[in-house]
Amino acid sequence: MAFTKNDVKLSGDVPKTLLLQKHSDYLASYGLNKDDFEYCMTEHLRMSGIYWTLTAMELMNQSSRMPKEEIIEFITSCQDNESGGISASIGHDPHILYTLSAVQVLAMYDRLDAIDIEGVVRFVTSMQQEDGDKWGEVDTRFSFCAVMTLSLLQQLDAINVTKAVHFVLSCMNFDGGFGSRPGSESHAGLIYCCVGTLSICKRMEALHADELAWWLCERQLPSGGLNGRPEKLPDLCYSWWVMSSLSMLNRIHWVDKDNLEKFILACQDAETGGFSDRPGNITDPFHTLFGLAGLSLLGNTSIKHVNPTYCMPQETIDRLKLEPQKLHI
Ligand code: GRG
Repeated sequence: MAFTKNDVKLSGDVPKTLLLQKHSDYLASYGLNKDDFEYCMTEHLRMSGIYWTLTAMELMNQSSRMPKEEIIEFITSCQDNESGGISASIGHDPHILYTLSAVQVLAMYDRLDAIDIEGVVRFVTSMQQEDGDKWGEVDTRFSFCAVMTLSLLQQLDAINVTKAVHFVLSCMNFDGGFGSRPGSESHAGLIYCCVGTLSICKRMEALHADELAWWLCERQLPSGGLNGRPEKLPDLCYSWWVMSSLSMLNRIHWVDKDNLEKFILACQDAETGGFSDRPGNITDPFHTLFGLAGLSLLGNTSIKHVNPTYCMPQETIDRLKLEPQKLHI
């Protein structure tokens, strides 16, 4: 098959098997040296970093290697007493994304008691705008973060769900996809957020499922990797954003699974451990989670089952008795 200018060619020496032990060692040692340049430069997104790392470790059944009590204490000290929101790091401003990451981590640890839950609910509900969106700055990512956070706290009814769903549906495009706001270009990351919102709110039937799934399948390139929109390079993280959406749509078999698996495995670094966005690039915890979670969706049995809506282990979602909707074909 011909390679376009917006794809990569996998060389013969890329990893072809899953290097679980390497990934566990990589994540266990990530951030141990708090003076590392990379660690310092990522302080503004620390809370999500903890979520990516813990989820990846959970999926590999290796979370006992993480400093649980230190993490829980850190989360408690990132909650702002006044607004109730949670920040990326101590002394930073609270934000809906880091509030979600903190709640996801505590839900996995079964330690939601470590934060003021009513404070979080107050923070999230205070952000719903008249048009159903969140955070003044309109964006479907924030709607998803709000809905997921509240559902993990069993408090989805605290916001106007109908308005939130209405806002998300107003971002649907002619191609069946979604962007960040009404009229914005379809993008696989935003599609995950919108389909995820409809899955949690149990409104999946509002989607144009075949059209949307077709657009998502067209993201696969000859290398096997997926891009996030037409004419763009493949990036490992779309193995999550695209495949989780297809999983919620019950159409995961529409992509060439073997070819995608080859691309995901090729994004591993056999020396350092971890996954990168494209073969040969520097690895990071974000791509490591989405590589493992993508393989889980593809049915790899050495990784725990991931829930496509919450990007958390299915066992956590079952324990919380959450039932995000999936479409039946
Ligand atoms: C619980 C997993 C989880 C997430 C929380 C914030 C959020 C909800 C989801 C973000 C979804 C999203 C927008 C993902 C896209 C990330 C990304 C690679 C953006 C890069 O955008 P461009 O335009 O990339 O630089 P392309 O690939 O289009 O060139």
